[in-house]
Amino acid sequence: MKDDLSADSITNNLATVFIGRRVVCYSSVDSTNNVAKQEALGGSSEGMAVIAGRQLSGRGRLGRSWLSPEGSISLSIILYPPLYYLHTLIMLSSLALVNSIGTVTGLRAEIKWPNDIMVRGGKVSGILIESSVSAGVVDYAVIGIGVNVNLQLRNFPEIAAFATSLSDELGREIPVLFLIRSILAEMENQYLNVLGGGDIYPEWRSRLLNMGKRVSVQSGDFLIEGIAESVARDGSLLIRRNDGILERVIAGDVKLFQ
Ligand code: BT5
Repeated sequence: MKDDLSADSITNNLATVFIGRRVVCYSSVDSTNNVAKQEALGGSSEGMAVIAGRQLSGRGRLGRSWLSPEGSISLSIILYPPLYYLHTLIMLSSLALVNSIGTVTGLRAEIKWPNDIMVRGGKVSGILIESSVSAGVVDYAVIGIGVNVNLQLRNFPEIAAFATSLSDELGREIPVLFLIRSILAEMENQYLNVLGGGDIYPEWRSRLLNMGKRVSVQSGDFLIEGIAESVARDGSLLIRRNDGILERVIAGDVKLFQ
């Protein structure tokens, strides 16, 4: 992360009421989600954001690792939503990301179910939502967002075949501060919209790029193959198997091959 990225530079005149009003910045941390979880367990306020210049043990779902070198954004936001809204967090975060990437870069980003943000076929961003629920009440939800901003993918052969970065796509440096502030503002817009009864499902569905395509999903020990026919309002993917049966796959349990 560049030196001019400080908590002040992010919060100053930020157009939000609570998301990103309190920010902690680290140059390096194991995982911003870990820090955010500790903050949440300690009662930190809703909307608090943890940002790191790089992560040493950034992670994806199911124990996979997330490469977060300098030039990427690693951001985690603490929310305390009512349980009813928990399933909407992945939808609203995905929309916040595609919108802010569009605003800041002009690139059209799309959502690859369940949690990837893609630009021109390459994975530019991933979302990891970790939450804790006790007796029907959400203790916390941490929205972890990683974005490849100013990275040259050719320096990262382990992901270069399927990933991309905003700077690689545009051939120029992207203003990271602007992008972080835009993500925070978009997250708040989307979240308040949902809490106020707004329906983001149609827009989320329209930005999904898997629909109508052949997919293979590893769910536990089972491999489900078929056509990604639709998504349900709860966020699950509906796959029409070759034998005609419609299978519902819940985000979080799966690895999508295509
Ligand atoms: C994700 O998991 O895509 C969620 C990534 C979330 C990262 C954020 S950064 C802030 C917060 N703190 C954390 O520790 N995590 C969150 P998943 O769908 O499981 O994808 C993981 C896979 O993406 C890996 O197995 C790699 O194949 C690939 N990958 C790893 N690093 C990548 C990168 N920088 N860009 C694109 N793909 C990557």
